[in-house]
Amino acid sequence: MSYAEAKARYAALGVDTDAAIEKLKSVPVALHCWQGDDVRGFEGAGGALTGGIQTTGNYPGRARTPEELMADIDKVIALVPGQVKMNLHACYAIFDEENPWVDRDRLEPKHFKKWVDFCKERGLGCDFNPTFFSHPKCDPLTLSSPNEETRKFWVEHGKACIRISNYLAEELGKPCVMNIWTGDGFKDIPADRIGPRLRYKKSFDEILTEPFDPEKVYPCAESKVFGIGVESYTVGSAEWCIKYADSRPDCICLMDNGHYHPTEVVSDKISAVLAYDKKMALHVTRGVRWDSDHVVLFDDETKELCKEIVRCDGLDRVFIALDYFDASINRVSAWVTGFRNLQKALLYALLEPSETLTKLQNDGNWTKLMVMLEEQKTMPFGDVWQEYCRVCGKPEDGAWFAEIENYEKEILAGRC
Ligand code: RNT
Ligand code: ZN
Repeated sequence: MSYAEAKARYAALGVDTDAAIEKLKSVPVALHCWQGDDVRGFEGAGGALTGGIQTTGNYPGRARTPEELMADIDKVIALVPGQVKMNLHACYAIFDEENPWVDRDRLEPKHFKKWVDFCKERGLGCDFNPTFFSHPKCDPLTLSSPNEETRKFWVEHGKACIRISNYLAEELGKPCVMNIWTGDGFKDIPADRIGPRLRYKKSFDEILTEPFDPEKVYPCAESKVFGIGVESYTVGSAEWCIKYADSRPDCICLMDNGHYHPTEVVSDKISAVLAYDKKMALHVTRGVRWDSDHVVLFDDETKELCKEIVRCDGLDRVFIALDYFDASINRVSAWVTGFRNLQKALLYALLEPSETLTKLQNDGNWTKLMVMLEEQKTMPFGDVWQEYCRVCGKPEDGAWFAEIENYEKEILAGRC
């Protein structure tokens, strides 16, 4: 079927495919730099990944330097439709002779100047994340540590990251979502659950005393249910993060769909949060049995998440970021596949005849609602997707993977 025919089929349902394509082109989706190098960063310490997260696999071709990572990201950008926004972690600070290594509490905007140049040249905005893991000062707690020296170190890191986020937003002219996630928690049953949570609160409050422009920097609290080695108790639980964000006008909650119990879905939580909050943020991942951070697929929950954002009219206030790290397959392909799938899910959501469906629900016509929702699934979505890729000037399905294979042969294979 051609695009013209697909367009007519959707028009018969009252859906304007051209409008959906135009709308999607303007929605930023944050591309996580950490898929390219297995969440290692450039601090050169070579330490293990901690914080209860894990990459598995050792597919050849991991980016080892800022130049390699940037080249890989360029490859991704060339192969995905839609508006890319960068998403950096503090451990991706770039040090050189002029600006030698400093510890995380001493990071400055200048350590991200090369990333700013990279984003400027490509017209991208940039989100930011302080890095509260893979560091000798994780005792293993960070912002909730009972050791005042440790806690202060991490508060200073958080403040440094606010300054960096403010710099990114100002330089790039686009808001910076600054996400605070820590792996703070315990392997075994604690005796004191409230102590760490009170210290966590105090630390967040201290970080947020650092001045920033709330129109440009959006601090977030990302919750989690458990991690590897953090099975019994997580300081920044879902309730803690929602209550914290609720307690301040300048902090929003971030939900990662790998961070809940296995039958719990984030798609149902979006409307609950948006009933109260102007803004929220998401990490889109795919947890397989645990928070395994597999590549995002065009699967039911990804579709459902995107439908909820669109149905809530939330495309400009639900900040979407990808968050996964697969080291067992070609990493550039993993990035491209996940980004394209998220775009597919957003486009799919924008093609819903939502007014008609809502009316059926309100009229209590659940019979027809079921039929219409099911028939959506065999609409000629693929033709609209291919058109979207063409409009964005990016390769259609079937036309990009050969480029990855070439890149692997010519570039990635040389990284031993
Ligand atoms: C970990 C969180 C967190 C990290 C990144 C690297 O479970 O999802 O967002 O994945 O900060
Ligand atoms: Zn996350």
